[in-house]
Amino acid sequence: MKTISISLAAMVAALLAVPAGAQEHMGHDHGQMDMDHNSNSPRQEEQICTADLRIASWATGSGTSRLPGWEGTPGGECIGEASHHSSGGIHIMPGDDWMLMAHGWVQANYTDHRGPRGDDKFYATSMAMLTAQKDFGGAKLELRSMLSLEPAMEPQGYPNLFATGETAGGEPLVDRQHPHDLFMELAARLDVDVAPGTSLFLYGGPVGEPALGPSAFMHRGSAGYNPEPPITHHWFDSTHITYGVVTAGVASSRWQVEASAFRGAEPDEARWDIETPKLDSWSARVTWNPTPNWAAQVSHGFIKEPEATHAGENEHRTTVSIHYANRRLKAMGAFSAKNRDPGDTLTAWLAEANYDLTDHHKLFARIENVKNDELFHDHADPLHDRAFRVTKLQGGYAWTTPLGDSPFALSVGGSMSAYIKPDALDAAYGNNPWGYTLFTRLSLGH
Ligand SMILES: [Cu+2]
Repeated sequence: MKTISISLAAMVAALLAVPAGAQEHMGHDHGQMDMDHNSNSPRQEEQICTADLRIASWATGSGTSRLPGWEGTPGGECIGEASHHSSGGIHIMPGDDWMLMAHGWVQANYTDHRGPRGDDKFYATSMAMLTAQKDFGGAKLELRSMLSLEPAMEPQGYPNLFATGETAGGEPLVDRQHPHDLFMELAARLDVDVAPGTSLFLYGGPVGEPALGPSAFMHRGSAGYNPEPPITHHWFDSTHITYGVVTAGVASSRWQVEASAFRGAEPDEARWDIETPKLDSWSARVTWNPTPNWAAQVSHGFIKEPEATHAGENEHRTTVSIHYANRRLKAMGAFSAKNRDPGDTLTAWLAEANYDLTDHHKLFARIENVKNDELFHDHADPLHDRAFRVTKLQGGYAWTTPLGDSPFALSVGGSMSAYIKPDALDAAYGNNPWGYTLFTRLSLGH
């Protein structure tokens, strides 16, 4: 509860920081969003969007990733017919073309994963995003920060059967989700127009996300209410917190092509600090946004020694993802191949969706399938280093409501999970491991 109250205090502080006389706008999903929309697109001259023309061709995901225009913060030119906006949060224009935006959430969770390797835990997850944008006419600068108070939880993180990745106490975390670092992003992005509808961009900072994989799970509408991180996190989006990133690219409303240099090592278990940036790894990504409903990306990266406990082991990661979004449905299908060098190639796929029955009632689901050889890290174990293909099936429901006229929303929900696994894992995991998570979330913006 301490974490929650600290995060709440931070949010309230952000609210109080609104300068007197500032031109201010607050809203949630269905508020009056004209100003937000007009100020978020990268190219001012393309932003004359009437009330009937408000769907951007793409939206900003985590790092430089793109989502369908129906999700999150609009990025591209306005096309389409319906009127919708979901970024919400607090948007302030103190003048001089600077636009300040605050979004975030704190979530209290109780999870119980059953079976011999299961565990139960009450814990809090949180994220705050503060962004400042300035338009220079022909160029746009964005300063981005993203913070989490998850380092306040115990270093072993929280139960998540069959999840692996990162360490605590020098030991690899298995059947746990690691806490995220205090600094999830400290980065800047500069877009310079080079032709009508086309810009060159440079993104980077001491903490950022390279051009690799789909947008991280906490930024995808398809995972918007799902309280459990994917067990394929370290196949798709584990590079979302990287100490040292430089990305350069070309962006148009339909296409984005980009390449990154970054530090391969995953964050260490000291989660309050900023680790020494390095540029020893690289990646490249092509993203296509054919319509505001669709986004697709292909990316490949070389990651130098990502895991602290596997020195000398590099990774060649290839991912493909397709995202769909409309007024009610947000969905993603993705595939990843992790080719360890030296070592085997381990593949994973993931399909997830969020469906709004109404503005208040949400259904969500996820199916993951992954071949993992890190479930038994004890060298004496006969199953050590053996790869097992596991499927996780998860379904859930959330109820959400805006809190009066404030930009805050409250959500309550839960999910249940079941697994399909080889018989060889029965002794360790029991015949039928399963689990559930209950949560309540206070969010500023979506
Ligand atoms: Cu993560």
